[in-house]
Amino acid sequence: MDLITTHKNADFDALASTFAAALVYPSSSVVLPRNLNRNVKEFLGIHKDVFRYRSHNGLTPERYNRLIVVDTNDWSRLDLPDSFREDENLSIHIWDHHPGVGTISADWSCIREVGAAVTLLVDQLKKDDAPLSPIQATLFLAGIHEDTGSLLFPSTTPLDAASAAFLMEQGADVNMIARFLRPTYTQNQKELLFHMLRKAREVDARGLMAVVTHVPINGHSPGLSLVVDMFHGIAGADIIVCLFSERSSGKTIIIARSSGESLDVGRIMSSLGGGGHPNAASALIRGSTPDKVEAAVMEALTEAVSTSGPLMAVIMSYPVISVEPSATMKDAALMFRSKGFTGIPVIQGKRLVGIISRRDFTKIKKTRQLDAPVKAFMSTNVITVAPDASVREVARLMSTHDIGRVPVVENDSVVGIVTRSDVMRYYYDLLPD
Ligand SMILES: [Mn+2]
Repeated sequence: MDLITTHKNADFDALASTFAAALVYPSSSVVLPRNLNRNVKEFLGIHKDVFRYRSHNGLTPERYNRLIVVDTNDWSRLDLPDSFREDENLSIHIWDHHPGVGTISADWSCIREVGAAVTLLVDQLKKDDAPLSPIQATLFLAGIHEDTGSLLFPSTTPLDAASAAFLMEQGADVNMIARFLRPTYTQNQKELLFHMLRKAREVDARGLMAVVTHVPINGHSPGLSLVVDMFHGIAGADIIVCLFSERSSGKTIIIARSSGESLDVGRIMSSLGGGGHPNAASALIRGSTPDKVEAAVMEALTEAVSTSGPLMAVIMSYPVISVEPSATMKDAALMFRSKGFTGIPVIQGKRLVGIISRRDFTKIKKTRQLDAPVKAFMSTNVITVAPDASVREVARLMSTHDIGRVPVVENDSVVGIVTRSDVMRYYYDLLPD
C-alpha cells in the first residue's frame, strides 16, 4: 500500500498533485495536511465524494511500504508524525517542481523545473493513457492555473501549457476553476486592503515605480499574501513592498512582489533575513521598531534598484554617428540613406545641440533648402537619458514621446544612443552574455 501526501497549507497545485498521484499509484491512499488553503477547503467541501482521503487518526508508517510526496521535498512542510521520517523501511517517491531545496532523500524522484507540480503528474497520466473524468481534469487544471498564474508567471513552461491543453480536452470546466481560484475576501482583508491603499506611497527608482505601504496589524492576520496580491493588482507598480507591524509583539512582516523582469524581490528580502522568489518574497523582522524596519526596507530597495538590471551604458550603441550643426541637409539625407537611421544627433564639439530626424525633411519645401544647415531644421528639444537610467525608463520615454532613438548623455556630452531595437533585444533576452 502507498501513502500519498503534500505540503501544509495545501493550495490547488498541492491538492491536484495529490489526487493525480492517486491515479498514477492505483493502490494508494491519500492523507491531506490538516491545514488547507481556504478555497481548497471550499472545493473539497463539495467534492469529498469524488476525492477521498483518510484521516490522521492512527496514521503510522508500518501500514505502508511507500510514501509519495508531491509538490514539496521538505520534511518540515509535511503534516506527518515523526515516525515516517525515522522509518528506514519506507520507500519514498517525490514529484516536485522546486529543484534544489529538499530535505527528503527519496528512492526515486521526478523533480523538474516546471510551473506546477501537477503538470508532471498529468504528463505521466497522458503517457499512460489513463482515463480522466471531467471533474478530475478540472481539479488538475486548477492546479496548473494557480501555480502558473494562468500560464503568465515567468516559471511557466511549454509542458504546463501542453498539460493544460490535454486537461481541457478531457473536459475540464474552466468556469469552476475561475470560481474557485478567484479568492473571496473576508471583511478584515477588505479593511486591511483599504488601509494599505490609503497609506501607499510611490517611490520612483530609476524609472521603476515602486509602491511601499506600511500598516499596523493586531494579532494573527490570516491571508495577508492574498491581500498583498490584490494590492499589487491595484497599485499597478513594478514593485510593491508591504509592511505589517504588530506593535504588541514588536514583529514586522514584509511581503514584496515584482512584475515581470523588473527587480528580484527575493534578493531584497534575503538581505533582510527573509527569502522567496524573484517575483514574490517575504521577511519577518522581530525586535525592532516599525520606523527602523521601514528605513531598512527603503535602504535595501534603493540598494537593489541601483545595482539591478542592465543600465543604458550596457544596452546602448556607440560610437554615435552624428552630424555637426553646420552640415547641410543634403549631407544628412545621405547619412539617412546609407545608415537607415530615423534620427541623427546633432553635436557641436561633444555637446548635444539637437536631433535631426527623417520627419524634419517634410519641412523642406524648395530644393535649395537642401543646402541649408541642419541647425535650421533640427529640433532642439531633445529627450535624453543618463547612462545609469533603466531600460524601463527609456522604454517609457520612447512611448510617451513617440521617438525611436534616445541619446545617452553624461556631463553634457553624448556617450551613446539607445534605439528601439536595443530595447527590444533586451526585452526578448537576446542580449549577448
Ligand atoms: Mn506547486
